[in-house]
Amino acid sequence: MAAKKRKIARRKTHPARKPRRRGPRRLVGLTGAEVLHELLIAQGVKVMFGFPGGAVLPIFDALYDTPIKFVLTRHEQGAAHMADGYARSTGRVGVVLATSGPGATNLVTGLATANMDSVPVVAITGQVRSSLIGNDAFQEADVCGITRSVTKHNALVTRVEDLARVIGEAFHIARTGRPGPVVVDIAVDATAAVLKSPPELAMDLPGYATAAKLDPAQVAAAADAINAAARPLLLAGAGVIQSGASAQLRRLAEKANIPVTTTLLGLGSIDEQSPLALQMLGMHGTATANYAVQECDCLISVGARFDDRVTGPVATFAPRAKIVHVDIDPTEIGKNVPTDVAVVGDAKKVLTRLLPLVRSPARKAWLKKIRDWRKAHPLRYKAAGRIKPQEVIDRLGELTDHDAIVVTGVGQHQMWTAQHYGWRRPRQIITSGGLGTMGFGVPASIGAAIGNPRRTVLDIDGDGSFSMTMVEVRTAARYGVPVRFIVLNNGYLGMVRQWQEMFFGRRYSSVDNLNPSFAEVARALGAHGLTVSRRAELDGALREALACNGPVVVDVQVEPEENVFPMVATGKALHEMKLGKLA
Ligand SMILES: Cc1ncc(C[n+]2csc(CCOP(=O)(O)OP(=O)(O)O)c2C)c(N)n1
Repeated sequence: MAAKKRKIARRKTHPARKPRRRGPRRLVGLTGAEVLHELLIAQGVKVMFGFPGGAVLPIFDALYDTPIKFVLTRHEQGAAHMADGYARSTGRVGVVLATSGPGATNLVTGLATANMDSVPVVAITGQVRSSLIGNDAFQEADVCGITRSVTKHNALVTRVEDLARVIGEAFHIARTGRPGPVVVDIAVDATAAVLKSPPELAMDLPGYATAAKLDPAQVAAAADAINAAARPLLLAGAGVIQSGASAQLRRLAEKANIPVTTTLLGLGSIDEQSPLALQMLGMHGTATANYAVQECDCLISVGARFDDRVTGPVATFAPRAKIVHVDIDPTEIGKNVPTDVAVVGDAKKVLTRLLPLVRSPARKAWLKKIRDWRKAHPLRYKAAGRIKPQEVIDRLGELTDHDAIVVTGVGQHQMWTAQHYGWRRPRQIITSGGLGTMGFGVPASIGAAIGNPRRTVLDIDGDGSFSMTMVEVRTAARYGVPVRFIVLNNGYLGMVRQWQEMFFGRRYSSVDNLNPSFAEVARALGAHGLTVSRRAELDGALREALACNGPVVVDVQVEPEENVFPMVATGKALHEMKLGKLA
């Protein structure tokens, strides 16, 4: 009786599988594809995104009755960004599956996007039969060669015996140390072959080191630099979010009275309602953050990499500051900016060790200076005439209590979203920072919504970015994923238009989008569609969209020639930013 009950219970979750044994022996007698499936379950994979083809037929067959939720996308790029959005918003590894040749090459932009922003993604690609590799076989591409420079690691598997070890290594490498994407390219015959003996599961990664042991002398040197400073400033990057170090960051800031600015990817690492939060720095950072960087005498960067959009010309960056650089990746130290004190380690561990070593001076003059900048230079726009993109974002922030997960495309709307939404917690903004990938918003928001079914998920997109991947709205409709796609439709490739206006004498060259009706496109794809062009209609439309229980596209027709300010022009120092005039 007991045995019968157990069997029934097992059938509920996974009908066609044999009872699972532990250890490598359990895999004997399975095909490579079944081994892969078992390993994905053992890794805790709950969701996969992908698209089928000839070289992954055995894998799709093994997925026929899988308990893993499989999301069939319309394009492999969409699948890669969905896995990325899922990973960034949940902290788990995102998994994507694609076939050989064009399936795999369609992943490349998604992999490069994840790689630049250190996102843990495992991509499994089919490869042609091992005997045909190198013969220009049908749908053959050198996937390891092509993806080497846009992944943290990749591997080709040609023997079923190696599969279990390589998959284990892939997940380990993707999620440990500085996270990143990993490709496992599997020859179709290795997925079809049956495993005859227990496979080796032990990892074989002699050249792979995760963070070295924290050096207390480095932490002490950082504390000394902070304690000696009169005008310190914390700079928080994605590493704070990746390591779950937000609470430690806040404690340090509050204990030592240090204001905090963040990179684009570091937004949400500190609640922007805190008086110590200065919002984003850099090319489109707040005036307060940029002035503070230029005036501070000690800049403590945690999990940020001094991207050129953050620094401007390095020689002009933070000219009065001693630089303390905390990073899990030793190759980042001194890469872009000369460092005075380096601390190699995980952000959470470093900040935890730093906290008892720092003193608590009031820093009255420094904090007053910051209050004065904030008062003199708030983010501004004039809510008159056509709907302004900034007011849409301000309103979305208020209507969602600054608590939604917000995904973006790339362009002006991305910068306005970063500036105006009002970030309160980590993993709230999902955006392509390093690569700046237009088309990221639609699929990444779907991945984020699938990973966070109880949260409101917005995609605040540009009409150009949305157009690149809007076919995936169909994927959202098919699976009932309730993303609110808010298209800030200025009719232009706005960020490029802004540069043409400012630096090329307003000679607008190939930047007008001549869009279709996005509301009609939405309806054709099975989503709800709304169009708004008048201020009086805006609130009602946003409320209607937020109340929808399925995907909805709101085409908000905004002022076409609004520009993003502040703006640091190329070659200028942060304090030389243009603050913009109120139009
Ligand atoms: C895939 C890709 N191609 C080109 C670019 C260069 N680019 C950066 S912003 C931008 C315009 C974006 O237009 P839109 O999505 O409408 O947003 P807006 O700037 O109008 O808010 C372009 C073309 C890019 N970042 N990504």
